Amino acid sequence: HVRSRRQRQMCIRDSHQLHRGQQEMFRGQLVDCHEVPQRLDHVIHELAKRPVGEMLKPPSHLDLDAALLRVHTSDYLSFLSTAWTEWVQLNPDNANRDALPSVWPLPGRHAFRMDKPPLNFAAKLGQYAFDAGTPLMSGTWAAAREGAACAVAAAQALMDGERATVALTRPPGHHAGAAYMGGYCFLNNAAIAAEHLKAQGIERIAILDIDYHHGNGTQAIFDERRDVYTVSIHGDPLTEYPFFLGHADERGSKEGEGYNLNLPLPRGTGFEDWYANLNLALQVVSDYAPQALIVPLGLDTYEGDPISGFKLKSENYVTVGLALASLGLPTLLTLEGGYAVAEFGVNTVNVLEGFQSCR
Ligand code: Q9C
Ligand code: ZN
Repeated sequence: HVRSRRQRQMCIRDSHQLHRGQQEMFRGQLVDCHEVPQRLDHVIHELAKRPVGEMLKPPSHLDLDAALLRVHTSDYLSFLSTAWTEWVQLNPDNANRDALPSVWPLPGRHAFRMDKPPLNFAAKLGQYAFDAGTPLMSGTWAAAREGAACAVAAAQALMDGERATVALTRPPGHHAGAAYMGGYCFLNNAAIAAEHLKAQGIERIAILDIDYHHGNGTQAIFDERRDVYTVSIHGDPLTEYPFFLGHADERGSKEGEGYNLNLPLPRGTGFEDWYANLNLALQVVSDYAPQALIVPLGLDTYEGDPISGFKLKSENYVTVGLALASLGLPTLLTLEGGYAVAEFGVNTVNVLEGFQSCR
């Protein structure tokens, strides 16, 4: 399967810009979105100054629908594909407004009817979204699909023998579950890449999530699986988003018991403590002996991040990249969070340069 080790490859599509939410609900008020197109513009700008590998676009012939269906339910995908049309049908004035949910059934917690899915679109939004911070707009579906196409192309390039590939994706993916959006995410790019590798014959994959926020969607998708070992280092959900998952006692279920590891850390954690946990995670990954590593890479662990609480400095990201590369595994990175927009490009490319510097 994975053979010779070559250069990294970037997958990028201009269509990420089609997704530009206006506002998100944040502590009782609508505020400007943190997850903005300029984030990726800064990465591209920095890569022009410090190229770390060939820039590629995903081929148009790839069977994206099959790749999406390996992770997401067909009813959720069909909801996403018609969401914008239905939103505007609800009220023509909605054409200038993002769609945000405002009512939820709290599945599993109360006697709400889950067997009679509502026809009202505002209610459907609540059925498929777990927060009101993830605006869905006219270009969302197209952008999310192209992001997922980047992830599939990056996975295929890994199969074709690349040492490391990067899916330069936005919107991000790690909060999205099989049938829900949230946390600025719609399609779980890391999970889609993992399933593509599996479909190509890779048997054991580790996913090491280093975004500030717990990768709840990825954990849930692989909860009962031992062929995909999920590990996440993140802000303690007692105080940090996504709050309802990500504790240390979540170790996986059924067949997957023992194949999830959460390393929650308190708000305010600096690089030294964070890096000790990264090395612990890398040891666990190494002991699992996977054939490939997938890293949902969030840069919201940065000290200047406006919505997060760790204290990593820009230079630390070079060390992070080097540490990830030290495992010597075929590695695929997906871009996740990071909202200090001006520094996002430098921090991202620091990881990639650090990775590259490993010999
Ligand atoms: N209304 C990522 O970093 N913030 N997502 C709270 C709730 C949500 C972060 C908004 C933060 C999501 C990919
Ligand atoms: Zn995050």
